[in-house]
Amino acid sequence: MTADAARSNDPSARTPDGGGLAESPFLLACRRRPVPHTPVWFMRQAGRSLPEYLRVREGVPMLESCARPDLIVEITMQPVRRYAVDAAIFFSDIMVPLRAVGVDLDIKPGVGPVIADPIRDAAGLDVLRPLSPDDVPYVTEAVEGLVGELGATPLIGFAGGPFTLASYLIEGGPSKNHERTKAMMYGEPELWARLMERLADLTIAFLKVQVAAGASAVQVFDSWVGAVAAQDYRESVLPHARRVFAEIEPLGVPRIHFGVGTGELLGLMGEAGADVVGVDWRVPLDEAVSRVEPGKALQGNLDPAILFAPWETVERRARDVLARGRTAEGHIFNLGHGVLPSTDPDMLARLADLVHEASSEDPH
Ligand code: 1CP
Repeated sequence: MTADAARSNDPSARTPDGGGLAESPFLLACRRRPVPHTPVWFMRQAGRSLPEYLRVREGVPMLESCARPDLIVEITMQPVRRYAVDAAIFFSDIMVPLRAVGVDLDIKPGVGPVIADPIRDAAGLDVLRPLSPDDVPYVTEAVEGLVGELGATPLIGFAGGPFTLASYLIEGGPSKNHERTKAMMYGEPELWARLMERLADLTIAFLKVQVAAGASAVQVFDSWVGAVAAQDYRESVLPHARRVFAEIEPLGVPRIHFGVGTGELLGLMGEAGADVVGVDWRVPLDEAVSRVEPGKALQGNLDPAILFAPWETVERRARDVLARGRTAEGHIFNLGHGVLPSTDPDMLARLADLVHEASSEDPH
C-alpha cells in the first residue's frame, strides 16, 4: 500500500483486497447499514488492564509513550491481538494536542493530567495557538504504520471534546465538581466562548491529522460534559461541538460523540452532528433511541463494573444490551465508559466473542 493510499479517505483504497475495510462491521454499523454481526470495541481497550501494556510502559512516562511511534503502534495493536474487537483505538491521550502546542502539563500516574499554569483569564488563552501537523509528526507516523498493520480492521482516531479539555485547563487537573470551569462558563461568557473556540480548533486539527494519515473513524470524548445542564449545554457547548463535527464531515469518516452522565443531553449531543451517539450505562439503549433524533447509530453501553460480576451475569446483561441495541438504526457494542484498570482481560475476550456469537444468530 502506498502512503497516498493510506492517506486517502476512500476506505476501499486502504486494503490490498480493495474493499475489506469499507465492509467492516464497525464502519457499516456507524453508517446504519446491515451487519453480519454487531461490532464491538472497548473504550480504553489499549493500556490500563493489559499486562503486556504495563511491561512496555515500564519506565516510560505517559506523555513520552504518546510521542513514540513504535510504542503507539505496539500498544494500539495489543488489544486487537488479544480480543476479537472490530476496531482499534489509537493510543494517545486527549491532552496530547495541548502539550503539542506548548501547554505546560504532565500526566501523573494515579492522578491524571496536571496543568502547571491553569487558564483563568484572557492572557492565559495565548498559549493555545493553532495546531499544525508538524507539531505531532509522531501521530502521523504511528497512524500510517497502524493502518498498514491493521488491514481490514478500522482505526478510530480521537480527541477530547471542548468542555472536557476546558475543565482540565481551568481547574488545573481532574475535578469532581468543575466549579471554576462552570464559574467561567456562567460568569464570563465571552472569555468562555473564546476558550471554547480555540479548543474546538485544536480538536478539529488533531482529528484531521489522524484522518489524513488513515484513521477510518473518529470519536470525540467529551467525557465530563454530563456535568452541564441541558440549557447550558445548548448555549455554551453545543455551538462549539457542532463546529467540530461540521468541519470533520467533509473528511467522509464516521464521527462518534461520547460523554458520561449525558442522559439529559443525548438529544443535543445528536444535534451536534455526529453519526453515532455514545451512551453510558445509565440510559438503556432503547430509551436512548427515543432521546436521539432519527438518523443516528448508537454506541454502548454495558456498565464496565459488570465485568467484575460472575460470567453468567455478564452474559445476561450483554444479551440485554444487544436486544435493546436492535431498536437503534445501527448499534456498536461497547462499555458505557472505559475499561476499568483492574478488569480481567479474559472477561473482555469472552465478552467480545459473546457479542459476535449472539448477534450473528440474530443479525441487526
Ligand atoms: O484505549 C486506550 O486507553 C486508548 C488511549 C487513551 C484514551 C482514549 C488514553 C490513554 N486516554 C484516553 C482518553 C482520555 N484521557 C479521556 C477520555 C476517555 C475517558 O473518559 O476515559 C480522558 C478524560 C483522559 C484524561 C486522562 N488521562 C485521565 C483521567 C483523569 C481524570 O480526570 O479522572 C487519566 C488517568 C489519563 C492518563 C492516561 N491516558 C491513557 C492512559 C493509558 C493513561 C494512564 C496513564 C499511565 O498509564 O501512566
